Amino acid sequence: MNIPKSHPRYLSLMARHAVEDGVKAGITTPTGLVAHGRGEAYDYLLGEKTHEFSTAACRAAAALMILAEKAVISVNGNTAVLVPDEMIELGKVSGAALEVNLFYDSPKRRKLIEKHFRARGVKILGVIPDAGIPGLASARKNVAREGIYSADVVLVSLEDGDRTEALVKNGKRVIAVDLNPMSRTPQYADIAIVDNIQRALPLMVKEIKALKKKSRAELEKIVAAFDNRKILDQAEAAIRGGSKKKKVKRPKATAAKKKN
Ligand code: PTJ
Repeated sequence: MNIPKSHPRYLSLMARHAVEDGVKAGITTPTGLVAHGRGEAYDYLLGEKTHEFSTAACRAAAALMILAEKAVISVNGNTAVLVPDEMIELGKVSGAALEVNLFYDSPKRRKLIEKHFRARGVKILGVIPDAGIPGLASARKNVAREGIYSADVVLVSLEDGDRTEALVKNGKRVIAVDLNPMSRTPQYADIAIVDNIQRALPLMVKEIKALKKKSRAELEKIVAAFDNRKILDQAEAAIRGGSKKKKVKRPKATAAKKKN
């Protein structure tokens, strides 16, 4: 793929091709392409930048991850190819484990995702699930006993809301990264980060590094002060307000016009 770095949509095109390559490798489900497109549309309306409501959520999420006894980062077919290194880095700084959890589940996809992370020197949980999340009908119920099943904090991203609802019902604190604030996942979550996961995870890493020096009491205060409903309303208002991106200027014809 030869995309010039100077292309105005370079990052967006690279992300598209990462998901496309993920589908070809059997890691990402074809439906993941549709989910990615939906995310792109919301990101476009958000001006493809991190807003204050995301920064505040990343900070609260970072505090919650530091406070956690056992935090787990859930990996699916999209995040495995979009942000593998960022998830690994987040796991390192927070002490959270990575666990594969799929909606379109298959042992083959789980193994491919495990291999994808093993190639980066990281072991992930959930390759052979040995526990179930009570009250969840979809394949996302299949989890690792030593991972999501016994975790107190779970980071989920790019998924449907059923699992978040079930995780919350089972007493877990959920951090969700989702560009659509109207989706059920961020609505059910304790902390919703309405941002592109490619921007959100490095920001969380930065916040964790900064907050690590704080006392537990200070971290608890940050989490307690976080108001998810307010954050979601701000995000929705930003989207409905439309993109504040600079509009392009139409070029003027500079080449000589051909005579008919
Ligand atoms: O790999 P699997 O089998 O677990 O399946 C994964 C998909 C993504 C196919 C599955 O979870 C799914 O269908 O998800 P949904 O219900 O389409 O939800 C995806 C959500 O992620 C939507 O609200 C999108 O707006 C959002 N989204 C897409 N790309 C990004 C994003 N949020 C943050 N960053 C993105 N880059």
